[in-house]
Amino acid sequence: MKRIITLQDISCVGRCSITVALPILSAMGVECGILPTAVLSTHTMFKTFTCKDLTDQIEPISDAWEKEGITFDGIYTGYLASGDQCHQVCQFFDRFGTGDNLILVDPAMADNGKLYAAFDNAFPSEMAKVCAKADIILPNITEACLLTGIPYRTEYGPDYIRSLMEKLLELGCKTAVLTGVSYQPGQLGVAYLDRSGKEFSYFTRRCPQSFHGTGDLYSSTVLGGLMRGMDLGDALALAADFVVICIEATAASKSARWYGVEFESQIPRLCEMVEERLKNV
Ligand code: PXL
Repeated sequence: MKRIITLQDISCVGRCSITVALPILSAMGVECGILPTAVLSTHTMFKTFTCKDLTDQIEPISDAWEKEGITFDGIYTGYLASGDQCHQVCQFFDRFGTGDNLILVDPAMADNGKLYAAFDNAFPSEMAKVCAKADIILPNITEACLLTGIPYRTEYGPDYIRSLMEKLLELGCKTAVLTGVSYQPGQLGVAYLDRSGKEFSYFTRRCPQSFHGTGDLYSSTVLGGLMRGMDLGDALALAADFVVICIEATAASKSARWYGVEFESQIPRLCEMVEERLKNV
């Protein structure tokens, strides 16, 4: 069984980061270790929240793992609590990245043209350094703009998406995935460009509702697919289909916008989807 380590926060309530990564990766048949980078009462979209930064734990925990000879098939980062933490995470990559294992970075810091509440304008350039060391990065369009300096647009065509991905590759990562891409009102999807020039895109129907935490659900599912041996395109498509299924299952719930998508009821479906798709690998 593949073992990954995820470095992101524990938001105690509200289905995001580690409380999404753990169940999803477990359901997909991947061992998921955690390095909590902060503990929050909820994610930062709630009006009131607490945050205990755990940056000072990254180094001693890493020391202990190194002494024990612990290794990882994948390293996955999501929401990071500060610029200083980004620096520590880069050092973690240097220690536990082998060249053979996969470093996947979801630069979770912004959406809909805006940085999340807890960050200042200096944060994206620190996150860009984390992205530089990744094999795969998965920003949404807002995050891609903040990482590259390209102005954010809500109306665009394939040339804009291509130029964002090219600029993202210039950061140093091997493959740039862009999420939340849409060329037609009823559809939403994902695109990637890698250093060899390979391009890919995949679209699903756009759900009218938007829920918090779907980015984390998406990235966790992508990583699960990759760890189970799918190629990137298949893993991106699986994750897109699964997020749509979860959103549809959640749409009836009024509180869901803040509490995230109700993916739990769809875990059996995820297991089936993984098995179906692995038959074709
Ligand atoms: O889902 C991204 C995320 C993760 N963790 C925390 C957040 C957010 C988005 O707002 O606030 C703490």
